Amino acid sequence: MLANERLTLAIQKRGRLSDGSLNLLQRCGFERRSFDSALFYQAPFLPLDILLVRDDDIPNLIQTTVCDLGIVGENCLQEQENPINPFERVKALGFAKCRLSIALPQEENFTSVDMLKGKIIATSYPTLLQRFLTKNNIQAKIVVISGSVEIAPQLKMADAICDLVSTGKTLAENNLKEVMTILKSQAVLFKSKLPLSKQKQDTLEIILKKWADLS
Ligand code: PRT
Ligand code: ZN
Repeated sequence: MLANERLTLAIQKRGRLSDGSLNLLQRCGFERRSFDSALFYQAPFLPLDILLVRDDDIPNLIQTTVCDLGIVGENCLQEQENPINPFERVKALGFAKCRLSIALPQEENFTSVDMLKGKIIATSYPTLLQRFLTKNNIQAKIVVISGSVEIAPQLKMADAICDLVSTGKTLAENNLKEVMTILKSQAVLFKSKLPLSKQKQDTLEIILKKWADLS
């Protein structure tokens, strides 16, 4: 077997996607405890290699064909995806469910999307937010922050935020309320549109059989 015929899968090293991704790898013969600080692992019984990286780096690893497959949140995928050359979603994986939502200070009275006109909105997802604003014919200023977005209104950096929400606890703790969802997300197995070699495709089919009950 040629070394380059091994299927490569990039997963998040540490974070909200890791647990669900490692559960899937257990089904492929990996022992959970065998993952330590290394960034590269070979599956014991399959021609499958695993790369552990930051989730934000995964779309580019697929785009540049460094890796065949990746697991990220739909939010991360869409933020980085070129609409003219989209990725292929192989399977929705049913974990890390969340939504990308607009939130306002709790005391603010929400009437319609139009009230975002002229506002400053803080987000880590400028592409998805801009797409939503353009679709709704809203001109607003986007301020990009990579984390702790919920603090922006208290610091008077922004009038509103656009961030991921799962339980809603973080919004409530920061005196914010969710007013609109712009994207529903979950973990997704994806690849580029380029076809895999016959052998890699065969390996993918084996993996998908092991994951058949997920959705
Ligand atoms: O280091 P690396 O770059 O790999 O990780 P990261 O910090 O970028 O990502 P991580 O691990 O926080 O999230 C990875 C993915 O998990 C996201 O891209 C989403 O697809 C998914 N996910 C699911 C979430 C959440 N739920 C979530 N609740 N990602 C982030 N959050 C954050 C959110 O940003 C907010 O600050 O949790 C807070 C809100 O949670 P609640 O429960 O209080 O609403
Ligand atoms: Zn990240």
